[in-house]
Amino acid sequence: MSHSQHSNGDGVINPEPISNIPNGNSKQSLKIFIGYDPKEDVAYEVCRHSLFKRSSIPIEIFPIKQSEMREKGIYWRERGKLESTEFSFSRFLTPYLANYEGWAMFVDCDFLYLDDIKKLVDLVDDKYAIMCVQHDYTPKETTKMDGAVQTLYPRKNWSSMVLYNCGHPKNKVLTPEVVNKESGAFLHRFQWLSDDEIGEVPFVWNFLVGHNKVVEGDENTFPKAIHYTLGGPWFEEWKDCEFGDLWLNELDEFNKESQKK
Ligand SMILES: [Mn+2]
Repeated sequence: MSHSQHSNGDGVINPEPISNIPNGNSKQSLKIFIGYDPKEDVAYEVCRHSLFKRSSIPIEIFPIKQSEMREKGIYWRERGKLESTEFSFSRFLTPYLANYEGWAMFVDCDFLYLDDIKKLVDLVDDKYAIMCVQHDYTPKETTKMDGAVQTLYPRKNWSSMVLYNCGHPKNKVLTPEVVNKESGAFLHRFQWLSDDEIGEVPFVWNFLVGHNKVVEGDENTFPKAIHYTLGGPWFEEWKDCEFGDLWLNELDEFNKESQKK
């Protein structure tokens, strides 16, 4: 892995990317922005590890850290009571952080990848401005994680994993000014887009623990990316959650590899 500073061309230095690209040639790589929350640092580390481990294409991973975004002057909105993570709104800076070029992915930190991200990238279609899993989702739980209140809204969970066609003219709407000022409804429901500009990918790329189900014998229902949306095994009360063992195994492996370095 190489560590290098990356400029996006207009004077803003992005968070330090971590990549599997030799010699730092990032032109052909997929930029992946992971929502980072200091309360869930280990979730971020394991998510990143799971991506690199299985990726057959060059990827660059950038944590979206709110404190860094504030220091750089591209994030300034006050935290609202309904924001359960530090990246509730900063996630929508993804096209800006990718310099409005190429495809980039945003993903929450509470994901565990089980398959090669190339298979998701193979599904992108330039006619769309974004692509995501289009859940039909009404959570049964009324609280999540540390008792933060669940909010109900249409397109719930769609914004937790989004492929952004950053060069699409409609995504130019997502300037830092707009991301800092617009409502949760506008941003999380993708109201800067019309419905036909939102593409769909199979649900297995955002497999919601507690909602989506594996159908025995049907490979199309086997998760490729598990989303511990209610809380993952890094929280004591979710240690035994469904698919928790897979995450804990990945953590073990990550820890062993970290010790070797
Ligand atoms: Mn999540």
